[in-house]
Amino acid sequence: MRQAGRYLPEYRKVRANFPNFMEFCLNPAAATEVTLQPLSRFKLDAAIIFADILTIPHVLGHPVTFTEGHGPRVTPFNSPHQLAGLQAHLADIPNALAPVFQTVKQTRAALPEDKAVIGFCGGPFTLACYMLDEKPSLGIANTLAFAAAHPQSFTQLLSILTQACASYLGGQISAGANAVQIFESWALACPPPLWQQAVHQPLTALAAAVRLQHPQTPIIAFPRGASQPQLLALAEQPQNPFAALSLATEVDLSWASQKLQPHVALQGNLDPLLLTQEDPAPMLASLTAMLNTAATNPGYVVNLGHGLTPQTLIPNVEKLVEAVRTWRA
Ligand code: 1CP
Repeated sequence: MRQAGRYLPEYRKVRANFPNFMEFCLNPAAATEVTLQPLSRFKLDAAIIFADILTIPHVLGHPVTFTEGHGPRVTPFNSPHQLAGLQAHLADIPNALAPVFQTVKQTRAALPEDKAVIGFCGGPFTLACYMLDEKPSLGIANTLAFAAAHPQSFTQLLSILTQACASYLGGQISAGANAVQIFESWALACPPPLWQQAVHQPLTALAAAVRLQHPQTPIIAFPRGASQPQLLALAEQPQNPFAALSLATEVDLSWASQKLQPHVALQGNLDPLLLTQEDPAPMLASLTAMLNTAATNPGYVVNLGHGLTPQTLIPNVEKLVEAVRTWRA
């Protein structure tokens, strides 16, 4: 959950060398360095590869630009006529994203065996949102309008993105990733009538495709904003391809522990904003409640409900890790 990033001075130092964010993501030496930074500082169990979910549209012919204070901007997809171009770029994935695979390989080689390396990608719906709407955080009107006006093309777009992500995750696993996480962050904005077709089905198809090639590698899904019935449907489906569900802060963990944990491992869901407060007591109280709820059952990974923000206080991360390490020793 954005382990690396702007709250770390050593990250900001490397970042300053790369005005172009995508060049940074696709530079194995720099990406490996910032992937390892949080593990040098904190006693973490896993490293998440430094890259971005937007590498996929970037190499499918929709370049991503990044301006300070504005965030990423994907060259828009706005017409069914652009599907053929996307389809034509699918075969480029192994070459175009070889730098990310190299980062995985170098990170795996740099860490002891008991530290896991986690690869990742965006969920198909989330990627579609970034391609159709410039800033999904401001709403996904274009995505919804496109899905309504061109239902078949929308399904085709999700299918191409699913294939691209399967190839991308497969490449990361072949390069040494021990687990992979699918960030379906903008599932949060998906209206219920579209959920099955736009989120549940593509996310499941993506995980199933990866499992077919790499049956031993755990797949974690982060369907941010999924309701309780939607989470249950993901966890309980026959031949569920997910080893774990990563839960946003809004999910009731005691419900999830009772209903989901018998089917899948859980990850999450500490509020990342607690790590921005001078007083660590609320953060530690929340952590203890989380551990007492979900870590007493098999299958629980301590994590946040969303990414670390630039305002995160480093001593809080230290205290959090220490508290996990000493919980019931
Ligand atoms: O230095 C900077 O200014 C860039 C900040 C930044 C970082 C550190 C971006 C831009 N991406 C990343 C790395 C990143 N992104 C990782 C690396 C691993 C880690 O250290 O955790 C991961 C896993 C992501 C995933 C990602 N990118 C998501 C899914 C998770 C989530 O936050 O919901 C999303 C939505 C993105 C898009 C993106 N990339 C960057 C930003 C600021 C955003 C969000 C844009 C927005 O919609 O506002």
